[in-house]
Amino acid sequence: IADCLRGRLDAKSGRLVLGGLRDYMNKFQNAERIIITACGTSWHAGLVAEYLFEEFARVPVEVEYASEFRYRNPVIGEKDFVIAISQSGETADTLAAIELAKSKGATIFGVCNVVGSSIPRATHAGSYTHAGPEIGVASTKAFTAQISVLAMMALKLGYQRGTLPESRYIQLLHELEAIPGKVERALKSNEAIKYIAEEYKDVRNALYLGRGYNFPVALEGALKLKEISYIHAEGYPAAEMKHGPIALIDEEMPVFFIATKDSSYEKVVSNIQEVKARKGKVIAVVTEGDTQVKAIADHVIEIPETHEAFAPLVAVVPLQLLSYHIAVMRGCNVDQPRNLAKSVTV
Ligand code: F1P
Repeated sequence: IADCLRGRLDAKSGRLVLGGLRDYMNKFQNAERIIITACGTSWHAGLVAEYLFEEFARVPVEVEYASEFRYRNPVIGEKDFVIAISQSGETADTLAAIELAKSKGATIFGVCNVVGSSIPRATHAGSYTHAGPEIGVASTKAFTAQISVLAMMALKLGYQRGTLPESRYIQLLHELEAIPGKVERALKSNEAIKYIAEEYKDVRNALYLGRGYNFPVALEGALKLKEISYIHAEGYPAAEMKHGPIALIDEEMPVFFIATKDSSYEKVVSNIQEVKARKGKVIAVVTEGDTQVKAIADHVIEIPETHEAFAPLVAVVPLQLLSYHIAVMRGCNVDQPRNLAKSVTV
């Protein structure tokens, strides 16, 4: 995240440089809709971006799995600004979605990690994430770097469109600048996370629940567990629990909540109570100093307090670590999970 922010952001002056946008700022600013397309973890980063763009820039956003978008007949045109997200820059479905949107006259912006890969070459403009090489197949630091770039884009757009007043814009840039330090603090929970991993390494199923900005974090937490530990996991918006997943809860079911102090905190607390009432095991990622969730959850992992819009950048870290430790304890190859390719090119 620090590498991603470096040179782009100066919260004191309010300077925010996104070179790739220079020639397309007009299109970006006047877009009637933003369409975000991606696969896997990158799609989850796109979901976070939907919340960011709609909150700060008040532009309607659609987030599309590239693997579906490319095969349907979407309504898309010149007033659409398409953002394609990809770690590898080689994902075949994302490339095909780009070609489709391009043929309809939309402007395409890439958010990719691998310099000179196919997606940056196929798009009109773009911004590299500068996450460094991803050694393992499962995307981790690319996710947080993608959200960092998308957050900067959302703040810039909100400021330019006048939906984000200057004082708030500067304050949010300050918040973003503080994120790398908060991630370092979150990493200090490693030993506590290892202990939790030991306890849950043999489960067959897991549920991940979060609300608002933390809903995509729940999806990503579940995906990481599936990808590297081969444990069946589902991510859901916490409020959807009562529309189905609640039927699965018993003493065998660990439920991972992202329960940081934000505008939906009280509602998440009541979701946790619902799980406890059905004897589910609750493991919660909470804000440092939390007492309410601590009193009812089986385990908590504390992370530093942050603005709720940037919480995914910090909250995902303990979930990635947890999947990592569970995978190692189960003897799985963390870097090269079975059946998965780093670049899905067909
Ligand atoms: C998308 C993705 C990754 C996943 C795995 C397979 O890749 O689904 O999120 O971890 O590597 O591909 P990309 O388009 O972001 O490179």
